[in-house]
Amino acid sequence: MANSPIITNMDVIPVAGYDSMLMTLSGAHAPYFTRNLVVLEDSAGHQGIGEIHGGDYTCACLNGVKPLVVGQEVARYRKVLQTIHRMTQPTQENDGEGIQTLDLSKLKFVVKSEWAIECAMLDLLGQYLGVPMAELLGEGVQRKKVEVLGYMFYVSDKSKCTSQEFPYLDESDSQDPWFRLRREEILTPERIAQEAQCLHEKYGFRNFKLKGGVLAGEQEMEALRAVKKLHPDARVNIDPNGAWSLSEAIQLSKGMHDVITYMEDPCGPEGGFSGREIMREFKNATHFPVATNMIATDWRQFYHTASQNACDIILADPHFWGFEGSIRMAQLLESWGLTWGIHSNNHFDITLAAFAQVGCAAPGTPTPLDTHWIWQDGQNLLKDTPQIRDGFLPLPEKPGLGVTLDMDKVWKANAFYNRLPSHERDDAMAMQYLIPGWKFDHKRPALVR
Ligand code: GKR
Ligand code: MG
Repeated sequence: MANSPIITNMDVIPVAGYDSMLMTLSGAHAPYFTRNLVVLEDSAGHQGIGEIHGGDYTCACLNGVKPLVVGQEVARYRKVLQTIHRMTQPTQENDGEGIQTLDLSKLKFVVKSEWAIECAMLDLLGQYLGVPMAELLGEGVQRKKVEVLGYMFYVSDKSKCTSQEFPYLDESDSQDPWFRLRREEILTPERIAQEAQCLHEKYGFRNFKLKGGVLAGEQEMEALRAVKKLHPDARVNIDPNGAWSLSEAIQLSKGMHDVITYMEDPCGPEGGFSGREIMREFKNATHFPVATNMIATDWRQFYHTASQNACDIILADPHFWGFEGSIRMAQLLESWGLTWGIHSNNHFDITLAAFAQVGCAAPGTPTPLDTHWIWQDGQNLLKDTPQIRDGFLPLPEKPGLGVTLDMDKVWKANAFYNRLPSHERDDAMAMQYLIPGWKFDHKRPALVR
């Protein structure tokens, strides 16, 4: 294509940011999290950016494919991705289990590094054509803003983690009530209700998801009831990441139909049955709509999920499925009468902008999107971070991804990354300060030992 700009440079920049002591089935978040950025330059003078999960594996995959990207035409980004897929071999380490038991060491195989390249190339193509990325996806722009949810976590007391080298952030002197609260201990139903209220006041959320799998199931139900009591019109969901047995999940669901809108991965594989089979039995028994980011993370898993009618809502994270792939899923789900949404992990604001693009291109009525951004808000790597207002994330107005990197901040986040003892997510590390000798068990809530 004679007129297409050419990629002249590709940088892979690993970065790190701060996190709270967020609790999940897999343990407690460390004081920091890592991500990888892809920064492309083209012959038209544009910069294209993408963000994906952190860790050395993903970083090495990205660095390994640079020769397949640099020198290629922006308009042929699909050919670039196709070449990457043809030339890269699946790693033998990957046993294909995925994350159906939330084994975090397998997340790096579910995440596909090349989707950060897809994002950066779509950013460049959009800038070249003068249209937002959402215009280039699926059937184009469906809406100008997309609803997002308040992703609530239990938070442990950070002072219990006595490691001096990388302490958790303290924001007790912030003027912003949410910034103060997110670094404090939140472990009771009253505190979870306070979290929801604070999030509602700051971001306008009317949808809330509680990360479960932390306390005994009944205590988590009590927290949801407290949120619903405070916000009777809000949609409230819970995601224990498959921590509950089928019978426990059925028991916990009793009397909760007026409180919970949908259940996300309430149970997982057990007794020789797969997570897909067990979730189907849960649906049959409770008639709750069920969402997942664990049992359908690729098309083959999705085939089995759909053929067993095991799920109603697929949280098709573009970092797992690709940007085109996530929208392809949205199209399919819409035509089948099912629901599309997005799953998230800790991320910077480049991913936030990417979620805005994908969310605004998804046909049908997406379920409000997940985003962890509220826990990182303020650690911006962009000059023009999209703002969540009234519970919605707007489509950036500029072409492409619609945002601009602040390189000073990027290099600072890279310097932080380079000082870290490890680049991999390890939720068991901080747990040792809460419960010495703690070990991950995908069937036992993190604080139930
Ligand atoms: O950030 O701890 C977390 C979440 O629990 C994350 O690891 C999950 O992948 O949020 C995710 C989910 O919806 O399962
Ligand atoms: Mg989930």
